Amino acid sequence: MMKLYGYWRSSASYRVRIALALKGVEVEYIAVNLREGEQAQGEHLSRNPQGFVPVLELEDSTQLTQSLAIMDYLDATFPEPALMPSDAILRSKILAASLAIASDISPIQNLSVLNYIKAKHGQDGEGAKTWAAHWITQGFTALEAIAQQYDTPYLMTDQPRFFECCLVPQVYNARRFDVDMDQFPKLNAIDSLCRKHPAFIKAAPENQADAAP
Ligand SMILES: N[C@@H](CCC(=O)N[C@@H](CS)C(=O)NCC(=O)O)C(=O)O
Repeated sequence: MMKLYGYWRSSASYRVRIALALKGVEVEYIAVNLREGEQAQGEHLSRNPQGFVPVLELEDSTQLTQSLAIMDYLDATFPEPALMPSDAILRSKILAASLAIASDISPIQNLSVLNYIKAKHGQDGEGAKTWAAHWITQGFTALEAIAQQYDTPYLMTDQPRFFECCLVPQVYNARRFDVDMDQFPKLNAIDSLCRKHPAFIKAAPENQADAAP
């Protein structure tokens, strides 16, 4: 069985858990406790020198990193249901929206970034929260404008795909940082629809073995 090294509240791990659950692929879930710094210790660094979760370890011990690259691997290996449409333009647009979250919004409110601005730039917990909320709001404003252009239940499509695997964890983070999601009605609607889906329920942070109260 494949192993997923992750953390219950890690949005990048959450993306991969959703993709696995949508495809009905079972893995052994191994928690790496980010709050205790396990991601920066030798055992995990040997899996991913970046010191990030998730890592997907295949049955032959190959270790894959980067959530979107792992999702791409899963889509190539377990084709149904497809996380990407076959139409090349739609595929590019869905990837672009996914990258707006995974490459532009998410990295600047990562745990190590928030710890850094607290340690080196005089921010307290509230300052770090304001920072995170600012970048999420800016990114979601653009994504809401994009999503409003389509009359589909999910982004540009009638089934949850790559984008939804990225959106739902980012909305989870947005709520943690007190971002008012009512500003983003279409994103909010997609998130609400997804969170009723059994795969998204299975992948939710609170349903993981390492979830803290
Ligand atoms: N681009 C990477 C980002 C992974 C990432 O940022 N993981 C976070 C949790 S969501 C992490 O491991 N953070 C540990 C830290 O910041 O020290 C991916 O998509 O997999």
